[in-house]
Amino acid sequence: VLKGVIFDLDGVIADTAVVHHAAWKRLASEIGVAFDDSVGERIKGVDRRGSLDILLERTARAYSEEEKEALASRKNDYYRQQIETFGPQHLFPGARHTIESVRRAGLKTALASASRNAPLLLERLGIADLFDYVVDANHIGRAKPDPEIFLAAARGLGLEPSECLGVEDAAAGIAGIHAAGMKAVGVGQAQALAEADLLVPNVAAFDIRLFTA
Ligand code: B16
Ligand code: MG
Repeated sequence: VLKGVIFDLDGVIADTAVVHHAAWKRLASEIGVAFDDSVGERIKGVDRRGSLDILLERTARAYSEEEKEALASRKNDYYRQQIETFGPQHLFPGARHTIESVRRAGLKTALASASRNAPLLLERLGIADLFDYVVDANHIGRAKPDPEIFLAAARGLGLEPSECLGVEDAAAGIAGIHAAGMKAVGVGQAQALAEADLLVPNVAAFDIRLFTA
């Protein structure tokens, strides 16, 4: 029986996937690394350092640890500049309603975000109170597609993984949800999310009654 829903943040609840994308693209262009849509899709949902490693696959130059740290933090500065200006208007249409519907149906809600900026973003969006439990990259060691973050979310809700459903916009996230033993709902374009158990075009189209009826 379904008792909880675990939501991803970037690209599901808020339109930040494009902000991450733009910040990486800017960094890539500054260091002369090609950045196309296939790279953009691969880094989606992947943590900061993992994203940088994917970006640097295309360069012959060897970067030291210190240089990599500096590049990752430069990208984060670009990202933060945008996020600081965010407010509830940056929620995807229907996001608040969808999460509230899940709660009204008597289910628990958790947030599982690979972003260390998730606490700031939740505060800016004004939705921190909609989640029974929040786990972000500040609390976990292994990034998506590892199941750790989703297992931690289920544990935080006091539920078994099999009692939870995960909602994700990235292939790495869908893989992590499945590895955790949960059903996965994909949000967005079908191609990258082929493994999802159910696909919806956006968070507004996610209807909990599809799972509880
Ligand atoms: P940060 P999610 C992920 O968040 C983003 O999808 C991904 O693009 C980003 O690289 C990652 O967070 C790390 O973010 O640099 O802010 O720690 O989709 O898991 O909510
Ligand atoms: Mg995401």
